[in-house]
Order: sequence, then C-alpha cells, then structure tokens
Amino acid sequence: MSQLKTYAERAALHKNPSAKRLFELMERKQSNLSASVDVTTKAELLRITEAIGPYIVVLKTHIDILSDFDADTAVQLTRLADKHDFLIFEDRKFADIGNTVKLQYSSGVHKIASWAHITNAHIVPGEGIVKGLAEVGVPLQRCLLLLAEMSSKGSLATGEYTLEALRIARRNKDFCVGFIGQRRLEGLIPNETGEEEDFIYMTPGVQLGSKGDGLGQQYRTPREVVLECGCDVIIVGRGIYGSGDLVENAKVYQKAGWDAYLERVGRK
Ligand code: S5P
Repeated sequence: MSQLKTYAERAALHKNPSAKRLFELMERKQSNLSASVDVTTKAELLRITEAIGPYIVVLKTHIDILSDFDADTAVQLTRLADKHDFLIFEDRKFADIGNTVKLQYSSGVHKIASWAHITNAHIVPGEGIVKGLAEVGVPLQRCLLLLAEMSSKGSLATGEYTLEALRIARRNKDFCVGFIGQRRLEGLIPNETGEEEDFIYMTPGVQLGSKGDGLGQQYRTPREVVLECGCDVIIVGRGIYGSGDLVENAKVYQKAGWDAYLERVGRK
C-alpha cells in the first residue's frame, strides 16, 4: 500500500530515477501541488510561474496554446524550474502511432523532449505509443504518465481501458512512472510481474468551491483526491489563476494538498 508510505520513504525505495526525484522534491518543498497554467502568452505564463514557483512541485504546461512561443520560452521555463525547484510537465496528451509521436515529442516548433521533464499519452493507439516516446525520452531521462482516467463528464477512459493503462505501465516501468487518473489503480488487477511497484498518480479536476465549469470539467477537493482516493499530486488550474490572488491561491492549495497527505500517512 504505497499510498500509506511517506513521500520520503517512497523516494528511498523507488528504482526509477525520475520518480525518485519527484518524491524527494515533494518532501523537500512540502508540496504535492502541480499548477496548470493554461494561458496564451509567453509573458503571462512566465509571470504566473515566477509568482507561484515557490509553492509547486510540478508546472503543467499546454505549450501549444501560446500565441508567441519561441525557443526562449523553454529557456525561461527551465530557468524558473531551476530557481524555484520544480519539474515541468508538458500536458501534450500524445495519441498517435509510435513513429509519429516520436517526431512530435522530439521535433517541430516545440521540441518538447528537450525541456519537459514529464509528458503524458493516451493509450488509444496501443503500447507502441509508449515504445515510440520512450525511444526519445529514456536517453534524456524523461518520464511519462499514461491517461488512465479523465476528470471530464462522459469520459470514455473507464473499465477495461483503464485497466489496460495499468498493464501497459507495468510493462514499461523504465519510462512510465504513473498515471493521470482519478484514483489509485494497482489494487484492481493482480500484479503478475512480481516486481515491487509504486506508481505516481497526478490528478486534475481539483478546485475548492466549484463543482464544474459548464464544459464538462468536474471538480473534487484536494482532500477527496489525496485522502479518499490515494492520489499523489493535485493538478490545479483555474483554482489558482482564475480569480483572486495567485500567490494566496497557490498557498491555499499547497496547504490543502499537504494536509490531506499528512492525514493519509498518519502524520497528522
Ligand atoms: O482528465 C483530465 C486530464 C487533464 S491533464 N482532466 C483535465 O482537466 N486535465 C488538464 O488539467 C486540463 O487539460 C487542464 O489543463 C487542467 C485542468 O484545469 P482546471 O482549470 O480545470 O483546473
């Protein structure tokens, strides 16, 4: 039951260097908060990231929504990641055959693999998508999350599809460190690999004081996600940058996520 261990204990036990690094970072910053900064200009992205950097462990980007992306955007994001000690997660949601995603990950305007520590993929095309991304990502010590479930109403990522994400992750543990999901999955099917496993669950659809957005998004609280469902990292977008004071909002979610974690591991 890895969710009952502390992040420090999980860091010490984990065999994957990227997962280890994330758990160590969470312990060091006393944070399990990922901010999703879904804004459309470079200046806005950098301004918000600079302000909330001290409170987050993962900055989640949608780099393709920037109207003025340039190579310097990646340089500046990397500088902020070093300055404030967080990892960058490009939420690219790859969804094509292995050969195509390899090119999308390494090339084009964004060259995602060159700056994003973490990215994610749908498993719609089958396991080849993971193999293709791994060819680019593993040599660069990057890591991958599989979309096992989605937060949105009517999501088709359920049942057998979700279980298949778990099976694929189990077979690709050198690159795939966890999931985007709404709850822990390990217990749903026996682990036939016989190896220790400790996947990281990053969970979007988190906001205090709202249940949804009118476009299908569904929100739960940090407490529901971390304490009741055993997830590890809360992903908060508009709850942080949508209204009010950015820094105050980030502090509120950092504390709510961390308190729920402390309660889960019996430290509170
Ligand atoms: O199931 C999902 C998976 C993801 S990665 N549901 C999501 O909402 N996301 C992403 O999380 C989504 O693309 C957006 O960037 C963020 C949620 O933003 P918020 O403003 O609703 O908190």
